[in-house]
Amino acid sequence: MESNRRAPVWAATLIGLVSGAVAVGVSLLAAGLVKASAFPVVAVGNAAVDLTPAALKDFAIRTFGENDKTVLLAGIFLVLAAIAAAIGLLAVRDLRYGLAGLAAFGLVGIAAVLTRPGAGAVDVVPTVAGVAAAMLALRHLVRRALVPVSGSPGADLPDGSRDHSTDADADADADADAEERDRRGAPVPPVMRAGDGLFSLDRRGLLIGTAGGIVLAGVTGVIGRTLSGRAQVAAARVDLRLPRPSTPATPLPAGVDLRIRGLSPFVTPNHDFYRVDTALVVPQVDPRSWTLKISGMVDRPVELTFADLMKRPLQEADITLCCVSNEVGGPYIGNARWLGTSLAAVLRDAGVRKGADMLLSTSADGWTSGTPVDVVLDGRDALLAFGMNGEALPVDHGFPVRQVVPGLYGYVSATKWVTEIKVTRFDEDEAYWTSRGWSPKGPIKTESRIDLPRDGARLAPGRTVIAGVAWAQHKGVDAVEVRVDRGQWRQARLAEAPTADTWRQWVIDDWDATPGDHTIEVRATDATGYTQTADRVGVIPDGATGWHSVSVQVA
Ligand SMILES: Nc1nc2c(c(=O)[nH]1)N[C@H]1C(S)=C(S)[C@@H](COP(=O)(O)O)O[C@H]1N2
Ligand SMILES: [Mo]
Repeated sequence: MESNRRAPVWAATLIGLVSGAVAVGVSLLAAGLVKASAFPVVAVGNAAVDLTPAALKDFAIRTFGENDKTVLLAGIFLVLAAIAAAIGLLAVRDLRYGLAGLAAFGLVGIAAVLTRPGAGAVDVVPTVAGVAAAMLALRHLVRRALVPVSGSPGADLPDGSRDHSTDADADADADADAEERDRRGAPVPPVMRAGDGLFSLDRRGLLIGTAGGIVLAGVTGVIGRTLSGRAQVAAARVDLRLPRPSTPATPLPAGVDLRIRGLSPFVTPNHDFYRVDTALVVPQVDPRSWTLKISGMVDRPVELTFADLMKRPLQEADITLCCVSNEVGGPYIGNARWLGTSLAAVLRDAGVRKGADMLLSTSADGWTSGTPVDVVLDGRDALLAFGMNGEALPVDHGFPVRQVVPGLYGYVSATKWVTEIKVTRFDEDEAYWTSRGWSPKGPIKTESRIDLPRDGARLAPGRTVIAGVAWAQHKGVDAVEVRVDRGQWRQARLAEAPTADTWRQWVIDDWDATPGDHTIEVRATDATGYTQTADRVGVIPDGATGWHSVSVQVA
């Protein structure tokens, strides 16, 4: 008998991983059943996002772009898997260590859940249920896998529970199993040492237990996801019929879109529209239960339902949305036709009190944004929007209702899944990104981008198209200039734009590309007469500046 062996690492790891999977499945089921807002894995992830230093977050956004959340979730699951494996290794030494590890892990989960904005006691249920299920699974798997060798001195399960009367039955069962195996003359697998006694690894028992655990995790997980409302919200979105606006968008002039291949189209299709938010898992908000609370410094606080919103005068507007994290030449900008109702009118109905200068809007998942009141009330098309490019707002883009304010970066204006607007003051309240080093106010800076040719392109000599987009929302783009190899600036031809709130395409279609390496630069001038500065500054704290340039090789 090899009496010094422990349970093989693979078996211990498997036990830990299966217990972890059961925890995830059961907590998903519990979250679906009690309608808890926070599934623990996501809560831990969100807490991690919020605790991450801004610089690291910016690095993640720069490095992984819109995949940053996928990378983060994958990272969280890897860490969880490692912890689960460690718990498995502990548990085969002594079940009590494993259970203690799970309990500690549960406490971290509870802390993460309770520190989420708006968390209540019910949000703890998934974590508690998940950890409890994992404890049962762990105990069951250890007992299935590690069978005491009868007659060995102090033979017992590795939880040292020989003296615990509650475990006596299970121990007796396990002993009986082992005896039965002995009677059948089944070969006793290698024996390992755990606690005081000798144990043999029951592979078959372990594999059956594993299969059972995986099925349990899968079934509970799937039911939980179904209950969590994803399907209902998707159905509600599909059912939503967009009414005709009483104020349609300014008609698009002929020639808003130069229709050049490789140039950003004037209207960004919804599926191509950039997405930036802090939501690891997109909030599922049912329009039938959605309300928007207008509170704070108002004469008549109100709570609007989705039906209330639809009964208001509706308007459509083409507005180019842009992220403050968009580097010079970056992709976080898109133009869409938004359908909604006037945010200013809703505020006027509530009666904004004197002295209020900020709208602190909150989303269903607790993210906040601070928008200047005067900007929203100055007559521009600030919207509570529920339609985007002729369809209901996609869930990723804020279904059922989001804010859109022309001329302001998204982080200070474009709250998705918006549920509350508190009328307040900048010196009394602070929004999510402002407390993380970004400017409290975020007017969009005049910028331009070269879409064609692409940076690093290899081109044939001869006549070549240079084209791109320029934007100065709510001011309007008046001119775009291009220069090659620091030569003379040349005026680009501008496409039309319906209003000052959208970007404008531009083109130079007769550049004579000569063999060699070339650098192409662009700069825009807005309707106030301001020409983009050449000074390159980064995105923090209030948006990047500088000229976009691309390098090409002509041969
Ligand atoms: N609820 C919520 N709304 C949000 C954000 C967020 O993190 N959470 N990010 C904002 C930022 S920074 C931008 S740039 C825009 C992006 O909108 P989009 O994802 O629809 O393009 O949404 C804004 N609205
Ligand atoms: Mo943003």
